[in-house]
Amino acid sequence: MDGRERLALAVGLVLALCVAAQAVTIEWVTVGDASNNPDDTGYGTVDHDYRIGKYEVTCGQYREFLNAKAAVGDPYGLYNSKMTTDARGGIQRTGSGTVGDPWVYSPKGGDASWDDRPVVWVSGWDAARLANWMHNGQGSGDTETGAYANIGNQATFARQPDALIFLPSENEWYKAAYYKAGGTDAGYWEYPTQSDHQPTVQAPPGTDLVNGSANCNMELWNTTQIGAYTAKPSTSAYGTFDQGGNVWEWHETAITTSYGLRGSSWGYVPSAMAAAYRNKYLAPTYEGYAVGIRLASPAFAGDPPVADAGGAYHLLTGQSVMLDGSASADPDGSIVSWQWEIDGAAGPVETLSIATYSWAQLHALFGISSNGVYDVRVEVTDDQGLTDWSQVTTLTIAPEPTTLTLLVLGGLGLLRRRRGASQPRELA
Ligand SMILES: [Ca+2]
Ligand SMILES: [Ca+2]
Ligand SMILES: [Ca+2]
Repeated sequence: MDGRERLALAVGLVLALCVAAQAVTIEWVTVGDASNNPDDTGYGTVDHDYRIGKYEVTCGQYREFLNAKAAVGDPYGLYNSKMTTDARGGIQRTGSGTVGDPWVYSPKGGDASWDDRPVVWVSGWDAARLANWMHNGQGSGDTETGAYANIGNQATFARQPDALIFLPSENEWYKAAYYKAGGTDAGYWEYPTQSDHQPTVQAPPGTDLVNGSANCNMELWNTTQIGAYTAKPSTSAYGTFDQGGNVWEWHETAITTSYGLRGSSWGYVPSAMAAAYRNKYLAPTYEGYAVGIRLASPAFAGDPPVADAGGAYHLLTGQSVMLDGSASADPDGSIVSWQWEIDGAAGPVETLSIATYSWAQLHALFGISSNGVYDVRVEVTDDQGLTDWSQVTTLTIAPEPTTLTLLVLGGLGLLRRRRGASQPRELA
């Protein structure tokens, strides 16, 4: 293998690793009306504002978790082979799980639509580890500490006071699904589609404008795309989708007492979508084709970071560029990743504020291969999962100066400032 082939291989490897690394973002709805009265079932009162996922956690989101934490070995069993072999699983795994040939998780059969369907074959412990990983800023973040302590031990498992991403408690799940919202005594619906009667079981987008529609009762024998029931729209008062049907959802009470998944699923009866129904049959180790995850978060999750792309940048044809995002800041925490965009193309997620890209990488990662002036910006993510895009700066790539130019520059006393690629700004 000559140097060029080695370089091509290295760039290809970088690309393969980069494609896998996308930050997981959750779309939240805020549940206010703190200290609301409980329902006549005894559930539903919550003494604080909070946020809950608008949708169930998707295969696409869980894949990113697997790519980050189950690429070389999978000691906690985050992946289940049924995610590939079962008709409801939407994730496939290639590779050997070794450093030289890590596992890579992609949509099953190359069908990207799986990424918008809920993940299944996940235990309550998998769900808690996902929450910890997100709490810890994703990437190489730890799965065993953070939002939850003692994963795997039902007796001592508990949400930590400063948890940033977690599973809803049973009351938090219940309120988001059934409470009518507005004040502290607004009352409750029987079903999570703002209805006191069962939603119609049918394929999305549904036709029942009164009770809503849902994926339930083995009507379709599979999951449906998150948020697909839009006819009513089929949402709770706070705007969540699919709390009734599609997949059962883990909540903390299910883990601490083995007493209560919520919401029924594509494979179970419609009456189990009702507020009165608690699923008390599954231990937190259970993994199945109809059980998934919904996450929750504090209503106030901190201050967002402020991104600064540095620059402007100047580069001679063929040289490396050093992009400096170190002026970015987070007022109440720290920045955990930087992702550069050049000429509209997003690069890899970096964990250092300064990124150096070779000429070959500029081409391979960003499609830059000729002289010109390109827009550059950076998106930063802080340790709370909050993000910010910088203002746009520019990258100017100009040809190597001719001997005559150098002589002229030298005559102007500028030549001594030219010290190669590590000083990309001297032509400014
Ligand atoms: Ca598992
Ligand atoms: Ca559901
Ligand atoms: Ca912050």
